[in-house]
Amino acid sequence: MRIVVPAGGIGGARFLRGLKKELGVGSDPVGEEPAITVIGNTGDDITLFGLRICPDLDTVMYTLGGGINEEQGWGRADESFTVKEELAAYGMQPTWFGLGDRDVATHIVRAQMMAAGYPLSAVTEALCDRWRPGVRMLPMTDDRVETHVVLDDEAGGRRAVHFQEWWIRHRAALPAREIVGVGAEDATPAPGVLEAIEQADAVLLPPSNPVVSIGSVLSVPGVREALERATVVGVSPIIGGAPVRGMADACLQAIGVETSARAVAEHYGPELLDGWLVDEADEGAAVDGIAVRSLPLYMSDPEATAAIARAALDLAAELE
Ligand code: GDP
Ligand code: FO1
Ligand code: CA
Repeated sequence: MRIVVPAGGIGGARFLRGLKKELGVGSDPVGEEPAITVIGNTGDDITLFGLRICPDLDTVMYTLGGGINEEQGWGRADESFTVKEELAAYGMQPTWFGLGDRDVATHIVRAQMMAAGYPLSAVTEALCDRWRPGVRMLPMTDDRVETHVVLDDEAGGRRAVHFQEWWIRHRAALPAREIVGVGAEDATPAPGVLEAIEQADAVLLPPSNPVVSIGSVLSVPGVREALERATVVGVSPIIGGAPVRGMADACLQAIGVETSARAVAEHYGPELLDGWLVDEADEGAAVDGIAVRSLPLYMSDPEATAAIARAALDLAAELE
């Protein structure tokens, strides 16, 4: 059974943990072909202090590898922030990014390998040698793609900031006029991405942010087209008209999509989505051309999440 999961950070990582549990996938003994291929969003990536930081790839890697800060959902467990404090003491900007000491080691390894000429996909594989996430982790692309957010400026014009600045510094509270994937048009899928989709028995869209996580993966030329040929079942990140965590509603608003399970499915469209899981609170969210099923969608623990993954696999098998 080969499953492909395009994923953002927290929503993607938690779903993957449940999927692994459901499939009985462990930490991947050397040599065994992983049943799950993750296509990770890299639009959130940012270069700070000369380090390339890949929040979504790291969130998935740490969550599946047992190193995540569980309460926060991102960053390392048992983290300290001495490097961040020392940088601030030098007056280095930005100060709004929570750069942890343990986490910084990951970024140093990545920066060093990238400076030596390794593509992000090779770096990700090397980092996963330590974390053994039990899945094959591919970045969506080895090319630099960055999500930027267009805001109003004081002079009545527009200015663009990196997605992380809008999300973390401004808590997505400044109205986003546009969300742009800089570099996406010219990007190529990372090695293995299109092949994995073509060979997949099912593609499962976890309840990741539809705009800046899944939307960003879909923006890499060729990926959407490949997914349209596959059997795709998605899990709604919106329950009862609100995101479960984070500010996905601000992202949806920016692209003119209502914050509802039905509107997100319509936004993906029947060419992409074959099946769609919504929460019981959104029962009756019918969408033309998409098979909708309702069940509890809170990933409250690995058991509840495994049940969501099972429902997604069952629906995919039914629609194949
Ligand atoms: P990020 O990159 O860390 O923001 O994470 P993702 O893009 O992978 O996922 C973010 C989305 O996960 C948010 O829009 C949440 O609504 C959704 N989410 C978080 N927890 C749950 C949950 O328990 N159930 C469902 N259905 N969605 C969730
Ligand atoms: N999220 C925050 O809300 N504040 C932070 O300071 C922060 C730092 C950070 C560092 C490393 C990392 O991998 C993730 C980090 N995140 C932080 C999470 C990240 O910005 C977001 O979860 C996503 O990129 C938004 O989708
Ligand atoms: Ca993210």
